[in-house]
Amino acid sequence: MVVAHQPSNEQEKLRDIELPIIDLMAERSQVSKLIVKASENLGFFKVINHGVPQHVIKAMEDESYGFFSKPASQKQRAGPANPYGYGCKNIGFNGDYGEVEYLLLHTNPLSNSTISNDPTLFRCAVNGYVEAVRELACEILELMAEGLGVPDTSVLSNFLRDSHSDSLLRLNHYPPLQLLQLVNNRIGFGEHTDPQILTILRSNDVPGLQISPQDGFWIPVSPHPSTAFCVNVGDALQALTNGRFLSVRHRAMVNSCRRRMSMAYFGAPAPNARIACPHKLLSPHEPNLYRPFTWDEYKKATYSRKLGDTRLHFFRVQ
Ligand code: GA4
Repeated sequence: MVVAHQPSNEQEKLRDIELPIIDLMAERSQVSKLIVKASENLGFFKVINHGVPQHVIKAMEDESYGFFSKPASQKQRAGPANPYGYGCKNIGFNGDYGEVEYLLLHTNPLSNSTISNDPTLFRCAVNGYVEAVRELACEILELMAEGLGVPDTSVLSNFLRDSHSDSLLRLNHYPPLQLLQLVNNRIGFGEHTDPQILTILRSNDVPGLQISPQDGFWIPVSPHPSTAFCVNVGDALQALTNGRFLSVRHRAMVNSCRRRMSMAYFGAPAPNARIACPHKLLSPHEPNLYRPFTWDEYKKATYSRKLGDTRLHFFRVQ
């Protein structure tokens, strides 16, 4: 049974809008136009016919469920999430808290061997999954560059293909609602924007994700179709498109009687990569909104603040 979404604050309003579902097998120029439009309007969209094999997704999901089903003492052996490892309820380093447990893995390379009883199987599942979703993220970034008319269509995907890319995989596990009814805290992961370039999210069929393209309004994202990935623009991509694409605030609520599991790949640049908008997207009428910055600089700004704080405006040209 799915319980109605409960706004935690009376001022908040829920809106029933479905995210665009983009078929990646459709005609290429149409696909790139739809992706650009969705990235400009909502910063979020879903993709189907994405080419990530079902068995690769299943292997990762099985490992993930296996990990979260272990006793706490065993999961803690993979922690703390400082910044990679197992975390429970505490998020980041500045006192943020949510009804979630998670595993944060650097994708480059995967080194933690205390995660599974069969580390080889775990490593194979993660590496297979990461490789496939990275390819998907690169394909989407190339479609975005084409749709924007940028001459070098690999200018965005090159950030993720860099062997020093700082990309992450995050596995989240949200408890079912009945466990929380007494404490009445239904925030699984509080509102925030993703700092990276692009996020590719896969979740089980339990709802919980909400996005806020406009202050005070939240749109629940349905977990359907079950074969889809949810894609969203991160802060670095907002800067790389000079504010044309939107990095939109989102959160995860705990609002179902079933447990929710999600797997997020955060495609990021290498630490020393320079984030600057391509000239093609600038003009005398649309001058640079952001000064160039490195990913390392942006990451420092991110980790020194709270989850819900905005950070990109610190990099705006005055
Ligand atoms: C949000 C997106 C990713 O999950 C994440 C998060 C990171 C963390 O959980 O350690 C942060 C958060 C995220 C943004 C602000 C800082 C850093 C927690 C936090 C309070 C892994 C990321 O890259 O930024």
